Amino acid sequence: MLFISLEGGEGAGKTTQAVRLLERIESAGLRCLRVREPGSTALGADLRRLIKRSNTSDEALSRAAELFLFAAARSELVTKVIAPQRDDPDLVVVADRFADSTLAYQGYGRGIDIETIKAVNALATHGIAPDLTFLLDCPHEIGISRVRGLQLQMPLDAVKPSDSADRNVEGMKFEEEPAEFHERIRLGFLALADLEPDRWRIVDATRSINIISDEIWKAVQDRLPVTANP
Ligand code: T5A
Repeated sequence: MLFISLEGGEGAGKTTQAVRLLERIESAGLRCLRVREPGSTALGADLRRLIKRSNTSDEALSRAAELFLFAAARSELVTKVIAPQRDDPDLVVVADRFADSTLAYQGYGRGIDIETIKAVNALATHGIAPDLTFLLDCPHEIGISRVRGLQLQMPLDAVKPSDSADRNVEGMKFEEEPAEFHERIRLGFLALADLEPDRWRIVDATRSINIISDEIWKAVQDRLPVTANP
């Protein structure tokens, strides 16, 4: 199993690129499993609704409760979906967020101690970590304007609706947080990438969808199982 994760702030384009990557991996003759966090299991879907409800009501979750809910969703995803397939040499798993999001959001964003989050992540992931992680990096103003559909940045090439197009219905409303929160998250992701340069690739996510997709595919091709036909 090759495990690839896509990380970044709100509206950086993770879902869009995950869909593109899946298509290219399958075209190369490999099986690809795309998962997203929180979600991709029954509990994950329930927790997504629960976190969203608390973010849009007056009953905000405590920081620790939020951390544990994301960890619970991850534990289910790893135990029931990812771990059972870890020995399959021809499978590529593409994750739309994984444990690094918890370090960035609940750690750098909310201010929970990083070592505590690492311990929680270790429990939730059972030691399974991505082989390759793409950080889609862009200023939060650009990402949030995309999420809100304002599309303030440069003209787009071939923008197709992603499966997060219904995000107004099910989005988590983290984009309502203040600018400083998003800036801490962006810097947090960059710090995480700096610590593990062999695993992370920082991608300038302000560019067009096609250019970003080509850059990601170039990096992934080198890592695909040899049975692939890129
Ligand atoms: N969270 C998550 C935590 O706090 N802790 C955790 O441990 C985890 C796992 C998830 C929220 O939960 C938080 C982080 C999040 O706030 P979500 O609804 O799944 O909530 O939100 P996101 O994962 O951030 O998904 P988004 O849909 O907001 O962002 P994406 O996936 O980065 O962006 P995407 O691909 O959906 O694109 C958004 C729009 O931009 C366009 C797309 O067409 C789409 O309209 N777009 C571009 N436009 C121009 N140029 C480009 N390059 C573009 N790429 C995409």
